[in-house]
Amino acid sequence: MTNRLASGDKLVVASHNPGKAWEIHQLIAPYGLEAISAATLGLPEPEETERTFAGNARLKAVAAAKASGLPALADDSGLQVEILNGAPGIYSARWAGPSKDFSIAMQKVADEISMRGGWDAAGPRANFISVLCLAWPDGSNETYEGKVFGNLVWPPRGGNGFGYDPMFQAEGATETFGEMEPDEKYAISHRTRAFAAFKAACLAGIQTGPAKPSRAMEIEALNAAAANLSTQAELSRFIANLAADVAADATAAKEGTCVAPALQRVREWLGDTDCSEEMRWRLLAKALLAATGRLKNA
Ligand code: ITT
Repeated sequence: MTNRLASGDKLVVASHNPGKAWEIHQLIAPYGLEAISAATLGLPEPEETERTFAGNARLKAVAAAKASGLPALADDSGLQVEILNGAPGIYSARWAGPSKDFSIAMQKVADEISMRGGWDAAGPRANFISVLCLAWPDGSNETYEGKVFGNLVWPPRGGNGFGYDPMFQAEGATETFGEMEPDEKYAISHRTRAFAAFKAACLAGIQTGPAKPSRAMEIEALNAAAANLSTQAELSRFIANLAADVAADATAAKEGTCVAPALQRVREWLGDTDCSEEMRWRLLAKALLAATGRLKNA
C-alpha cells in the first residue's frame, strides 16, 4: 500500500535544478507540508545512470531519502521530439552542457530537426514528460507520470519558465511555455499532471490551505530565475519581475522608489540592444551605466 503524507510532515524536494525545484515547491505549498530543498540540506547531486525517466527519478528520490532520513520527492523529466525518436529525452539536461546553458540545448534541438527537414509549417511534434518519485528512508518508493503534447517553435519565444520552455507550444495554445505566466503553464504542464497522480495517491485527505507564497518563497523564486537564465529575453523578464518585486515590497518602500526605476532603465536598454556577443564584464558595466542614466550610444 502507498505510504501517505500528513499535514506538517517534512518532505525533501530532491532536485538541484532551481526552476524545477521552484515549480515543485509551488505544487506542494497548499498542502501544509514542510518542503526542504536538497540544496538546503547540502545533498549531493547523484549521477543519473539509469536508462528511463522512472529509473532516474527513483535513483534521485531514494538517494535523498536515505541521506536525509526523510521522505523525498524527485522529478526526472525531459523533452521528447518525435522526429528525433524521442531525443533529447533522458539526456535533456545534458544537451545544455556543463554550463547548463539552454540556449545551446535549444539550438542543438533546432539543428538536429533541420538536418532531418523537420521544420514544417505546424512545427515538429514534441512532448514534455515528468516522472515524480516519492521515496521513503527504507527505500520503498512509488512513481507517477505526466505528459503534455504540442509542437516546437523556432526561434524560441519568451523569458518565463526554464529549460526548453521558450520553444514549446502546447496543443491548443498560442503562446510558448516561455511566454505564459506561471499559472497558465502550471494548469497544463507535464509536472502538474504527474503531481495530480502523486496527490491522489499520497496527499488525499490533506486539507489544503491558502497557496499564497511566503516572502521567503518569493525570494527563492527570484533566485531560481537568476540561476536559470540562458537568453536575453529571460534576463529582460527577470529584471521586470525584480523591479515589480522591489516596488511591491512594503518593507523596502524607500529602496523601491530609487531601485525600481533604475531596473526599469536597464530593461529598456536591454530591449533596444543585442547583447549576445558582449563580453560579460563590459555588459555588467554598461548595465550599471544604464541603471544610473549615464549610458551613451545605447
Ligand atoms: P535534477 O535532476 O537535480 O532535478 P536536472 O535539471 O538535471 O535537475 P533532469 O535530469 O530531470 O533534471 O533534466 C530534465 C531537463 O529537461 C531539465 O534540465 C530541463 O531542461 C528539461 N525540462 C524538464 N522539465 C521542463 C519544463 O517544465 N520546462 C522546460 N524544460 C524542462
